[in-house]
Amino acid sequence: MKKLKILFSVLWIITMVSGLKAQSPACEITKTNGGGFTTTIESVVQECVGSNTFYHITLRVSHNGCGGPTCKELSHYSIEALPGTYSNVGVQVISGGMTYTQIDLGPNLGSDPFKGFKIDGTNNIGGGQAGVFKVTYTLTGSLQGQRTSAKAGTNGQIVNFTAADFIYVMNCNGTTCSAVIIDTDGDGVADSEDDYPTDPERAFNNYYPAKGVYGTLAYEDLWPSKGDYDFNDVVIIYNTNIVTNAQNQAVEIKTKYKITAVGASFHNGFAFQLDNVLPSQVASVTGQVISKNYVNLQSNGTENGQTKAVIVVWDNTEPLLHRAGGSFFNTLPNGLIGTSDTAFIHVLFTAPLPLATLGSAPFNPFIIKNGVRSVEIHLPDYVPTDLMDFSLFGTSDDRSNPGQSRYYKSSNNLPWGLHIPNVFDHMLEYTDITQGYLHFAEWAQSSGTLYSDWYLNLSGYRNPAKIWPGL
Ligand SMILES: [Ca+2]
Ligand SMILES: [Ca+2]
Ligand SMILES: [Ca+2]
Repeated sequence: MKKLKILFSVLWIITMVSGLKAQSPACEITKTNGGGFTTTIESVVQECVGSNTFYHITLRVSHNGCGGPTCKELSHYSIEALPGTYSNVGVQVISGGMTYTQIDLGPNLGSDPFKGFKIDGTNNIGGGQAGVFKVTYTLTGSLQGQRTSAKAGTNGQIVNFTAADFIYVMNCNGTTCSAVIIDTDGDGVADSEDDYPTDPERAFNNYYPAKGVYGTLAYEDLWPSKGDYDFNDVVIIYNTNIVTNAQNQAVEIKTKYKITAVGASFHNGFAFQLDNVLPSQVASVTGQVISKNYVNLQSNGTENGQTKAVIVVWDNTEPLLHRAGGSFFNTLPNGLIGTSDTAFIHVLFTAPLPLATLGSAPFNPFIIKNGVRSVEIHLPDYVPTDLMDFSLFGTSDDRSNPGQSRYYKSSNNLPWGLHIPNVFDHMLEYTDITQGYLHFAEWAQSSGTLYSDWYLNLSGYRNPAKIWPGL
């Protein structure tokens, strides 16, 4: 709806200014009548009034000053037009001393081989006399092919402008009342608004958290035990682009994932479920990093044995990492900073999906604990997939209750997964997150109602000595 509003406001603005828009010489079409005369379509301005369409046309006639038998003085200048379609004919001398006796509105033009109107009894242009004049007139209904004759002596000196010539000048100048909205792919979204102007299947990029901005997913991987609660066992940053069509339905998802920390000895997988999408609604998945044998994919790239579409991003973090040294990746204050490859996951749907069906990024993301497929660790209150071992719920520190749709929370509502809409400065190894983020506990225990901005670097919010300094 927002995009439609933009489209309509652009239409309106262009409609308002089109009559004032400067003409560009680059948009003109000039043809040579002969005898030193040329005729130029200088401008074509479309005007829409209710259901009526008018075209205000300016032709510019020039003589180069040549003389002699092949460059005779102009006797009249005539313009072809269908009877009843033209009005408001005017003449304006730009340079030289051209004069005329009358404007003859035709439609019969004597010796000229077409009907239309003419500037009659002309003198002092041609035959060695350089000059320029303009002829303006209005056509009603539609543009048409129009010949013009720069009659000098017995020489007709006729050129032929096609309707396409006039349309070219009009579109080039943008002097239209409606067709200025150029929609190359015909998907109903103007090129100026269309992120894919030559692709009728796609129209808009929709970035999460925003274009060029990464969000973070951080996990504690000892679930169902609380562990050391440093939330750096797997830290992933992501940027998702949901590509939508002209109806703003999702065509595909493109996500970049990078790993910013692995403060753990486990080799964890990472995946996400589209909770309201069936595996059969996915045409293909590309970019997955699969190096182990515990994940079983269908031919379209979704995970086997699932009633909902599950996309495994990687089954092990290790192939993506470029370690700077040591067994911990970016969680010790040792000055070593490793880097991560980017996993670029492309999910293409068989048919466009309503955004309400798809949901929003990062969807339902989870880690797969240490290569054991039946142990998933999700964000709080996000549902596990069909492959989860439900017998683990309610054990150790976990107080999930599937019957009440309560998942991955401790007795005092502490989670095992975090989603933060920017790049998260994660904790030092073995350091409880509440020591670095001083309002985290209030946020988590209030189920997110207090200090929803706990992760920001605001006064009194952090103890930087407890946060990994490297990023
Ligand atoms: Ca388009
Ligand atoms: Ca398009
Ligand atoms: Ca850790």
